[in-house]
Amino acid sequence: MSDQFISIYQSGEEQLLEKAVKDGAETMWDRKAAQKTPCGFGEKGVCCRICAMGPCRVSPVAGKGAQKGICGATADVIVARNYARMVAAGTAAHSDHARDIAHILHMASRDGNYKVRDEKKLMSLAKEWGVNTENRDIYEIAHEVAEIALNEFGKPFGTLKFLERAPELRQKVWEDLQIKPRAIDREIATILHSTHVGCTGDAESLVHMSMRTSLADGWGGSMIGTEFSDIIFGTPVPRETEANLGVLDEKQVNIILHGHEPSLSEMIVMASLDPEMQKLAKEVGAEGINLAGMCCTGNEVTMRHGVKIAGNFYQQEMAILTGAVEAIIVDVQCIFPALAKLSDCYHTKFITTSPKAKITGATHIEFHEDNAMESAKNIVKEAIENFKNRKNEKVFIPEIKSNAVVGYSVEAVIKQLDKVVNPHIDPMGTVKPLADVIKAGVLRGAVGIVGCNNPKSKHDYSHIEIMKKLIANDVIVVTTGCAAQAAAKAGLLTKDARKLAGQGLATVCELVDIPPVLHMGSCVDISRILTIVGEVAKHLGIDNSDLPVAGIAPEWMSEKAVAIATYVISSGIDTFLGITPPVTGSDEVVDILTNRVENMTGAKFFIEEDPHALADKVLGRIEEKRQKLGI
Ligand code: SF4
Ligand code: MSK
Repeated sequence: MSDQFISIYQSGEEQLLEKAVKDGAETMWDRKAAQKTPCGFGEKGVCCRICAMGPCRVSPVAGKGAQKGICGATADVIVARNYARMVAAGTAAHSDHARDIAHILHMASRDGNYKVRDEKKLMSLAKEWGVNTENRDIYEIAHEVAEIALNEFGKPFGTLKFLERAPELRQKVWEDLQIKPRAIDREIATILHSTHVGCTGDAESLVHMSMRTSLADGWGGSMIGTEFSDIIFGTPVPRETEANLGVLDEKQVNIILHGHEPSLSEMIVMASLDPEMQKLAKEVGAEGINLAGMCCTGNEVTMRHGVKIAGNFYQQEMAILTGAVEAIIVDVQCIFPALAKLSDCYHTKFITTSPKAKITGATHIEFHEDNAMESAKNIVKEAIENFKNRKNEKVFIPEIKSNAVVGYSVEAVIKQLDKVVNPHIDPMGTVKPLADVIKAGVLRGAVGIVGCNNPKSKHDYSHIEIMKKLIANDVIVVTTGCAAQAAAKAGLLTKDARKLAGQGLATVCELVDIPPVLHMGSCVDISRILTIVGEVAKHLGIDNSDLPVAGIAPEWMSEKAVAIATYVISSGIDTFLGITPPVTGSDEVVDILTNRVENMTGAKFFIEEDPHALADKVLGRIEEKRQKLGI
């Protein structure tokens, strides 16, 4: 099924690239070719421009060329500093997203645009954080919970609240290593301070600080992003959708939602359903309004509303090349600035909405949360009015799409697991059935496959090949971000994909009624994966690092991915990277990340660019963990 998909997909992609040449449109491939050979110093992470005495580039080869920067920083220090700054930027991106979501809960009201949709989740979080819920209005509780979350960013004392959700053994590891993050902004500021010229000059210390900062992402910003989005917009439940560029509809006004935060996209979904907007669409000759998501915004709206998925990171240009998109609406993160110029080749309106991400050449319509619906309607109206400018002779939509089931939040997974619980023997509402099948060996393990696309690797190929190999070997896969969208396009998020699974996994999927690859949401929703891994570990009375689980980022590209990978290993879960990070200029840093860190956190990095070899290594490591556990 997926092999067939890949060959069909590649042909659609090739046709669009041919169309780009015909239309005189520039794509990432043209720009990649113009880059010629990538800079070897940058690739190895040994270029430093932290101060104006430089830039300095040092030789990664001992005894050959400059061995130190002007200040005396060695390759080890320069590589570790660059790595630490990537972690800081990634943590900042996820956490600043979360801050906005917490602000939205703080402004939520019964008669406003933003409401509390999951009261149960809010009440349980209020209880967890010691907020009085007796005889109080739900919105009063929501505002107090939001204020506590906002204080997590800058509180002067203590450590992050969500750390207490981890298994006790893991908390002890963090305590011993002294990497429990304090306030989120504090960790980001401290690491930027420490990597300033003339501050930390020790690679191991920089990796250590990076771990603490990254935990402020996974168990701080990202977890706040997930939990608060669920409270405001609803906790996802499994729902059906379709994925790939074939979801665009020639007869409708096509609007692509691209970026990350659900605050805007949720309002656009509501605005597009408004009868006034629907009427307007008919008046311009369209049959309706067709929303399609891309990147993590796409994940947010598909798992809560079933909005179709146009594609993942790499396809943002492809979508415009179809000539059938009236507007591509973006907020923050993973947006090519190139979309402005590319949109000019077609009638597409490229609309930026966030003051945090203005782009030259785009139409900027600022989205204001305090009059969210009005802002959203203005944006949708722009798209509708643009329908008449579409040039039919420039339209080509590849007829490729797949069915998918999306929206497996932790709560939804537990609900599925309840299907096999005998309530007279076992408690309902726990991960026990999952822990049992892992222990029994019916499932050999569980793996999270996450992250982006990267032109260094064939589009989606590594994601899909690795997923197929793991499920065939009875390893259940959970996925988020652009990896999840790759899975959706390949048909791996269907119950039908069970036929690609090994016998054990296929049986579990049958009994629990799930696909072998579970869509768990957007990049911040990797916090859902942390939660479920932690729950299984707690259930078995062990630490995360003892479990036969792993994280994989086969085609990663962003600084956010570096932060994620670092908090995943800091949480005791091995992480496999399919793209080599810019650290190879320092044997010391490579040794820390791929070897010594295991003695600290119980997990380490593996770097393997060949997807089949990577999958084999994951399977080997899973068996090693099983053996150690004696299961
Ligand atoms: Fe060069 Fe040191 Fe300045 Fe970096 S911090 S640019 S290595 S002098
Ligand atoms: S959107 S960070 S390209 S996964 Fe979260 Fe995709 Fe990577 Fe952006």
